[in-house]
Amino acid sequence: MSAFPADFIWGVATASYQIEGAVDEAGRGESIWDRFSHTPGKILTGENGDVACDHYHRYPDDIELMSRLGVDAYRFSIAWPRIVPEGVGGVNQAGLDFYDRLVDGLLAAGITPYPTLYHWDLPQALEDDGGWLNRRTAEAFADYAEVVVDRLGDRIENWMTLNEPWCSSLLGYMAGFHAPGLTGVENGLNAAHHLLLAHGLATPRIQAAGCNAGIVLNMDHMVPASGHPADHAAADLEDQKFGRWFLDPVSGRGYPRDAVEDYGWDMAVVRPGDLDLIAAPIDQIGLNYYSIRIVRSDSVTEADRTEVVAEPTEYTEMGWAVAPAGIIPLLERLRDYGYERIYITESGAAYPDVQDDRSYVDDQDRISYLDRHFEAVSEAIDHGVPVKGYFVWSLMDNFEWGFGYSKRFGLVRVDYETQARIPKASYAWYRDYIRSARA
Ligand code: GCO
Repeated sequence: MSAFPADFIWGVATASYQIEGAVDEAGRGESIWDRFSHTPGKILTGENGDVACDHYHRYPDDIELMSRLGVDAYRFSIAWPRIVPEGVGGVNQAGLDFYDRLVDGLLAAGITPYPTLYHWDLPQALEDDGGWLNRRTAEAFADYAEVVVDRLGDRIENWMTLNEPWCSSLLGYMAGFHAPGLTGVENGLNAAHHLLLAHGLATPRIQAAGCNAGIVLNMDHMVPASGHPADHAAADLEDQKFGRWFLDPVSGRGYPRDAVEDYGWDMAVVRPGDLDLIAAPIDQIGLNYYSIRIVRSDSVTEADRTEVVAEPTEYTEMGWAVAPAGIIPLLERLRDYGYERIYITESGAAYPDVQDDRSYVDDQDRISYLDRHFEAVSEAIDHGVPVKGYFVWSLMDNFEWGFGYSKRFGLVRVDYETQARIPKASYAWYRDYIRSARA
């Protein structure tokens, strides 16, 4: 096995809407994912997160699962509509109480909480007012963040503002695959700007409570399809539109220029001073890594390509190429941008997960996936990248957004009929891996 620093943090990750259920309980308001998943045709399987893994009620069992797994840390997200049901205004103490119990339970089990404040479940009331197309949503987010940190900041050191703003803006407001299901380039980019502004406004408020703040970005490593300069240019443009669209402004570099031009974005929503707010210094950054993308320029014919890159041969159940080494250049980039505390906040895979007659899943494919990704991260650490921890996505099978429950990413199988949790082979493997890594 690969070598890791002695203080490396081993963890697992989940998100509120994907596991909690209890959508109508204890004063929780409606979120855009409730509305979206109940809209016919939006979720492949017609399913929703009403019950999900019923984690809201079963969290003590889930803490016990993590405790037996032996993880150092747990990354979860806080549901904004549980805390501020209407998005602005009245705070729901019962919502705060839930996370209070969760956090105390984790700490009692010796597990460090790493919460994310926004994993896509925007209060529907804010969406009715324009959602992320409305600048006021960014201000509302900073107020909500402060409320949560006021209550939990005495016990939690490390906070993340947003999870994958690429998804919540471009999938939600440009492509329409995610809630709220709007489309249009302008919508997507304006939503992205207000999400980044939300991050920038919340960051100093979290830090004012003596806590660390950061953001979680998803990035694919973009690989030019060949040695042709046009393929290289196309890959660079894709990279600007995906990872760098968020990383660059957060890092004080502004929006990547070629991408702004290619989109034809008028930047009318960007007010003087916004880019400084967005570039608020952060204490840490999270990378969610799943795959690479091979990018070809439309202007090049196959005959003109030399040094053609081989197509990947291995894919997960999501259809994503398995490419562990792709994480290395992304981590090196974060190092080169000056980040000194980097976390892999998500990495993992969906597989067919065939179960035996006792519901046991011998997921050697997932084990091999994780083993190779751990090895790649260890190599990046050898290259001087300050990676501080790794959170496997996910602790347990859960609601995979537009795919409903049809894709399983868990180390633990969830039987959605009975809510039984059945650890897979990968759970035992990860437990042993963590033990040996520490030894
Ligand atoms: C994400 C996600 C998760 C997904 C996972 C697999 O995209 O942030 O945080 O919610 O379930 O990535 O698609």
